[in-house]
Amino acid sequence: MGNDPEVLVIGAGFAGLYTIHRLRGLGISVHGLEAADDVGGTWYWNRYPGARCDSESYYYCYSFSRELEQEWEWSERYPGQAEILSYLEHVADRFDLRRSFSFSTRVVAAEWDGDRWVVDTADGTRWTCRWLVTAVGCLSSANVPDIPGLESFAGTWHHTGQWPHEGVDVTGQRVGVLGTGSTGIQAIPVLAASAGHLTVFQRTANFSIPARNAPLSASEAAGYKADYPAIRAVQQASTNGHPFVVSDVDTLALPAGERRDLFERAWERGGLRFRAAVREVLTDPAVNDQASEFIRSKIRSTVRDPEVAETLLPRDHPFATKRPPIDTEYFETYNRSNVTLVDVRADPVAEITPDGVRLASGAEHGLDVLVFATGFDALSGPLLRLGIRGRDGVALTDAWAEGAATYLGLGVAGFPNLFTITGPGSPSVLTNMPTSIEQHVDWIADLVAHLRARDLDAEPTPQAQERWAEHVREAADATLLPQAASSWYLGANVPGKPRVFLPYAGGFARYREMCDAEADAGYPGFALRERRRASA
Ligand code: NA7
Repeated sequence: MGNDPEVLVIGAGFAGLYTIHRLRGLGISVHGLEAADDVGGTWYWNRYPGARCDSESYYYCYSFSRELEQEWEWSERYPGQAEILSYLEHVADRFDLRRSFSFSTRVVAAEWDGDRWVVDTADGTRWTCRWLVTAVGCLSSANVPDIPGLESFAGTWHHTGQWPHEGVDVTGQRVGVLGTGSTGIQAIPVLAASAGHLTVFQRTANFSIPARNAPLSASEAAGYKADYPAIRAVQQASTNGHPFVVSDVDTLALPAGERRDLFERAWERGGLRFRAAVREVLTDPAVNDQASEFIRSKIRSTVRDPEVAETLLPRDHPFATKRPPIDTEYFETYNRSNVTLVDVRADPVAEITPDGVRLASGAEHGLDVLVFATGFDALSGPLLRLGIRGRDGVALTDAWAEGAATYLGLGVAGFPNLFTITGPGSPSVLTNMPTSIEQHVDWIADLVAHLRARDLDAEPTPQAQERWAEHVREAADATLLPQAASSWYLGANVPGKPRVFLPYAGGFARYREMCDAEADAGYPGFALRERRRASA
């Protein structure tokens, strides 16, 4: 194989690694291009202090290899960034995947020439392939806000998603963190422990649940390993790809004391399971109010200064309508004498000066290090920056000018033989990612094998894409999710980004069934064209 494999895969994270393994197993020639100098994807880049997965380790991993499941040892309930990276490095070694990647190779353009994809990289190399598979992640395009004066800052600044590999020593420094999403909430307690002073600039107060991280005991690990078939079955049948069964308790019918006890137990257990402790939390506003108010009561009782506690109370969105963070001592951190909370919703950031941050009121906060925990241009962002052009030279940026549109989150009308792992319109970020990734890779591998055997090209039909967009809207509207006006699920965190609810909220199990039905019916949502006609 020269520079013309049958399939090119962009990315070497969870998705890219498994795609290479799966397609190779089918005897299809496949190669991967990765901008980083090694495997890892999101876990290669996100090395900020406190970076940790919010899914529990025993299921934040692949399920495709029973041997891999049994041999890998996780050390904690939630895996930290370094441990997940080691896991992915192990997977790359164990299945000999690195030889199928070109690292330090950033894709800058990918154009369908009527017959093949022609892919150009930043180092001037050209690749061609028949099928192009994007495995670029949903949260890989860093969102650094365009704040006047950043270039004048005399200290150092970093986005959490592009954290220096050598780390950042903040000992005794004046540190500022902008952003209180999952990332900020993980980083803030860790930075506060070594910074001289930490200033947190909060735009939207957030709900957060204690993670209750702890070492994973040998007996717990053995129990999970013995139970994997059942664990995987629950994941496959679930809404979010987590192995939790959502409670059927109707909290509205419970006496207040019992309800409180139920929430207390879920709070003590911690983690994203809190969301599964009551039924209808994302669909019934009255149930959600109870959960939201319970969390607010915990914030009030944890934070000693009532004014600070008041500022930390989330009031503008129902619980879990923005991605719910989980934390270790997040609210407790505001009891430290070296931590200041600044409400930049009330007094917005006006500019960055050589010495720090100046607010609209004129108040200044001196800083040596500024941390942007400001999230990502989610889901569509990583695809749009690849320079993709489809049939007749149409740019993906133009096709998606009004918002990302796909069929099943897997393909885009007008872009033949392009398949998008966990693309916009798939459950992706609403689920445990490895579960969604494996489902997508398996489905795409089957489709590629089908096309290859029949010498066909495929792209979604505009009708199927439109129907899917409507279904994605309906699925979101059946929940409280669209009520969070500032959510990145809607693209609201990136100025100018079209407001389209991007992930599919209808549930993983239901989605998987629809994908299977599409394949079983011979891919009716795709226009399948014989190669001869496509290249004529
Ligand atoms: P998020 O969840 O998008 O959080 C970003 C935070 O940064 C959030 O609090 C934003 O406030 C804030 N933000 C963004 N831009 C600005 C500006 N211009 N000024 C002030 N504050 C700003 O990203 P994360 O990295 O925390 O998490 C992403 C996902 O990674 C996470 O959900 C997990 O799935 C893993 P806002 O809420 O928009 O008002």
